[in-house]
Amino acid sequence: MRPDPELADRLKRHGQEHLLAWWDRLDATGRAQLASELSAIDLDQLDRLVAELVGEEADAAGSLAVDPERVQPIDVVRLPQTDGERIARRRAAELGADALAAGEVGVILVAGGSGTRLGFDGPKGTYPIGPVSRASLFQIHAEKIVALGRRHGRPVPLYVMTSPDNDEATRSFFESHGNFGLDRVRFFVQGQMPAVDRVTGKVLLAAPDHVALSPDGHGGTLAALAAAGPDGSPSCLEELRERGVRTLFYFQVDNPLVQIADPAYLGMHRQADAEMSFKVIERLTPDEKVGVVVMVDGVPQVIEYSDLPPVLANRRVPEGSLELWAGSIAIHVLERTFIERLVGDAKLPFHRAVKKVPFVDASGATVKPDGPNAVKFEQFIFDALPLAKRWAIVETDRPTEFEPLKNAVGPDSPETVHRRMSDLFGAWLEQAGATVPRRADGSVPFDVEISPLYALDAQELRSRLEPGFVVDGPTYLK
Ligand code: UD2
Repeated sequence: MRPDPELADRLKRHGQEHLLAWWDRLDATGRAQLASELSAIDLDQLDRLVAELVGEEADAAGSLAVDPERVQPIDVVRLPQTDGERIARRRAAELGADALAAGEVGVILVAGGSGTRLGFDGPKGTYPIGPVSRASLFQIHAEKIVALGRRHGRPVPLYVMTSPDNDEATRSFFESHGNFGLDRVRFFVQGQMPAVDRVTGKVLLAAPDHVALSPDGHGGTLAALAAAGPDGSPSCLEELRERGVRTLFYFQVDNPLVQIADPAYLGMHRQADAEMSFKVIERLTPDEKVGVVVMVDGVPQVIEYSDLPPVLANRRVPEGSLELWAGSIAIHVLERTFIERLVGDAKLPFHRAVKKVPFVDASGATVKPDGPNAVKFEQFIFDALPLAKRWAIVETDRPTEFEPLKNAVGPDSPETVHRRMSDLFGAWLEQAGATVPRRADGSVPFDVEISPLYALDAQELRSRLEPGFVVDGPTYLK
């Protein structure tokens, strides 16, 4: 059987006919798979991306195509220092709590990434990160959402974005744990993009019957939310509209400290009548691996750490601290109507990532390259910021909200996450009147963990903990 002539012709017109080189040797299943993967590629778009992002010129181009002089710090709602500021945050929290109680808030968890740096076999969300309980990242996130629903009297719907590679494993993990008690959870799958040869721009085959595909970045969340559900059922966006959800809290799977649907943050987003909001922390070193939120010619924007030229990364105010200090920790609030608008007419740009991608060469052998041989294309959700009419950038406190799991060892590893969680929960216990031992450097010497179902925050813990509680070994309250 010959390949569909229309497809063969289209590939040829775009210089990608090599993708059918092994067609004659494939069985019917292999042919069907390859044909379906090839038909899904938008070749016009790919041509544009290759012209812009692949080849010597793109390799040589500087990371940021903007004059550093035009990049300025952005206004941030700083952590409260005065009573007035504390009262303002409390007012905002009341607004956010009202939105939760009215059922107007939904949660999006992005978990489609491949998590290569962690070297863990399975979706990153299934990693057993609880310092004592070994609860998974998914369990910790889900329990927070269950607790939020109980506190505000309305279940909060959770939408989990997966990728074709981890969708099944993610769903079955949730299913085997009874969805961790969540009333409403829906999984939606993000799109994929082909990887291309970094010199020629030709699409790579991972196998004779399989294109080298990878997730299209968390910017793919927007299109995936708008895509029809199984068998033509309503998209996530349609479902959200039907449920009366107006505001979406968005976060990444790897940070167990995230304060999901933090009412004060939701409230500040609403007070600013914002379309998209960002939580930021103060960058402590010029090379910290977080995107930087800045203004460029009066328009807000995120410059990813890998694109930040040293001259900007290092720029300091006269007092000595970093001038562009607002580091994005990928915790956002987005209005549903903003997402609808973005899906309708705006397109997020693609970024290039130069990676090692195994491929089938002209002889049919699978090559494992020694160095980066391919360009992958990804969209980033934070590129929606310049398209927002209004925004709120809100500072949060790193020790209480940000310790991501990225690596197997060293920084951002299970060890650092366990330590940070134990210190945070130890501090909550102390605030609740417990006796907590400390090392000389102030850290807590035991693993300490509090299930979100026991207490969502220090205040709730205070109302639950019996007097005279002493931490004298590893502790898990659930
Ligand atoms: C991300 C941010 C960085 C900073 C940091 C905080 C980007 C490009 N950079 O860096 O600025 O905020 O996080 O921890 O995002 N994901 C998908 N689909 C994809 C790709 C990623 O769902 O196609 C998810 C992934 O599962 C994870 C999150 O997005 O939850 C972050 O991905 P990452 O680990 O690649 O991002 P990182 O650490 O480079």
